Amino acid sequence: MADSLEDLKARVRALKADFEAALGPAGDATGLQSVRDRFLGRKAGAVTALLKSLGGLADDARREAGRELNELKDDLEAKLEAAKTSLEAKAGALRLERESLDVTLPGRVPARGRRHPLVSTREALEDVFLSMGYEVYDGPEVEDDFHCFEALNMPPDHPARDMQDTFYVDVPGPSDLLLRTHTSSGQIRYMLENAHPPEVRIICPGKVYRRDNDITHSPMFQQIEGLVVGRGISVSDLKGTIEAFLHRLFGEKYPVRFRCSYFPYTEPSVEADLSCIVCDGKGCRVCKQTGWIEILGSGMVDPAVFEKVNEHLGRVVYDPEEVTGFAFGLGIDRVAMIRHGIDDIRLFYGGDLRFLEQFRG
Ligand code: 2NM
Repeated sequence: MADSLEDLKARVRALKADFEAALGPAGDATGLQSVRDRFLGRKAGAVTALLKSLGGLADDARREAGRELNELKDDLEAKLEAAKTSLEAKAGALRLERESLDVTLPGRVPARGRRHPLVSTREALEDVFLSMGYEVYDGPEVEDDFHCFEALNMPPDHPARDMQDTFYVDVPGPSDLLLRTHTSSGQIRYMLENAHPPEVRIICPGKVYRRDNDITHSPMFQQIEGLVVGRGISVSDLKGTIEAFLHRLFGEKYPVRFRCSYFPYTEPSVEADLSCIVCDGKGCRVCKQTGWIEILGSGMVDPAVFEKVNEHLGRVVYDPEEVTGFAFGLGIDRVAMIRHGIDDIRLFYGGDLRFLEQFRG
């Protein structure tokens, strides 16, 4: 029981001191709540206890004491509120620091691929022929003897078979499977599949396999072969097409020459050379001092090839008396080596990024 105003004021001062002492160490919301309960709690709070003890005072003194205690309550409330705000600010700052994220850090740039030089060379070759109205035809890499040799005028004992030193495939089933040694086998397939009308204008790009392995030969390399068949196709068409193609690919200023050659499936056969693009025909390491670079083989399709196709179809579709054709073949690897001045074919297949990253393709 407060027995005088002075007594009450002394108690208020003591209570304030207790409150400050309790509030200081309160470090979180729970701590603040227990300080609030202890001083301002409705039932057991210290201020409530003081209010209840005013009964013994005179009216004036009680009014004064009431005002004093209300001020005390407001003061404690304000201090609790301020402590809460400051604790929340501190916790927020701490969380920001812990969860800091540098949004100015540059993102990770995904590694960007590029065309392999053999792919960009194949596409450049395809583009030239597509613009001339050719169709691209894909044949299988595993072939049979008929499509790879027999239909191309190479019977079982033909010496040209040895020159291609073939990989035969030993699997249950047909016994004459092999990895194609040239994409001509695809051209035979195209003629069989598109037997009417006897008009052909195709290129067959793709991988071919031969038992060769040195710096200019790989056991797997890539070819493009072309075939044009129709009424009245002549050697002039062959020469004009090859010349236009080489000029489109390498530039108009390089002369093209034709030399006699031999292939079992063409008669006559010619090889096309391009004036050396490295030395302008003067003679250098690349052209082996000849001034010319061998680019492709070609010729007029031997009538024996049309006869083999007709025989296989069981009727005369490509009548050698009615249609003629020319064909050509070239190595994509070889063209890529000439275009980029590369002297070892194996670099194309080694997967060394230091080599591959030099190409924009
Ligand atoms: C070459 C050279 C000469 C050729 C011939 C044929 C077919 F199917 F008509 F008989 N396809 N490809 C041919 C002709 C290929 O590559 C150096």
